Amino acid sequence: MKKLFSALAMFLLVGMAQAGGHMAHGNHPIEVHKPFVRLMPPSQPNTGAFMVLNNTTDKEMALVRAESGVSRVVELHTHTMVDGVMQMREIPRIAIPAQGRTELKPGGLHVMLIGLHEPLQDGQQVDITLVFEDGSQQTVHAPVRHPGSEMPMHGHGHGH
Ligand SMILES: [Cu+2]
Repeated sequence: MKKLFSALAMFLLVGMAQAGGHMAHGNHPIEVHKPFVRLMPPSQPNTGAFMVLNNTTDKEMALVRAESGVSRVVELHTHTMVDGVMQMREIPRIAIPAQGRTELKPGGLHVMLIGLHEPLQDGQQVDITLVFEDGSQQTVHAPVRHPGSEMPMHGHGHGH
């Protein structure tokens, strides 16, 4: 009887530890602000997701992967100037400095959604799971919207 009890206690403890891990969503050390997915014409199969990542820890953190059910492929991208032309390319990680922030924004860093299964609708919520270098994850609910309402489309800011 005693043996059964301790086995049960162990089971409960393990279960609680696992639940605690999943609860990282909501109080993850990376705070995500103002996430959104850029609304594209229905003919356009790719789009970008943008957000501000705020690191509340004393160590550098990094986004190393993103996942979403809305597209075939999800990549981390940046923009670079190649021969005077802005081009996107995939990058392996997006660092967020200790106690600092990294902004994913049009013309800069972004999460690229490639091969949308269906055209996204204005106002639709897209779930994007962010996977960090330390193995932790959190899921962001990003509304689909036109980026023009909050950010200049033709600003060509280079983040200075
Ligand atoms: Cu891209």
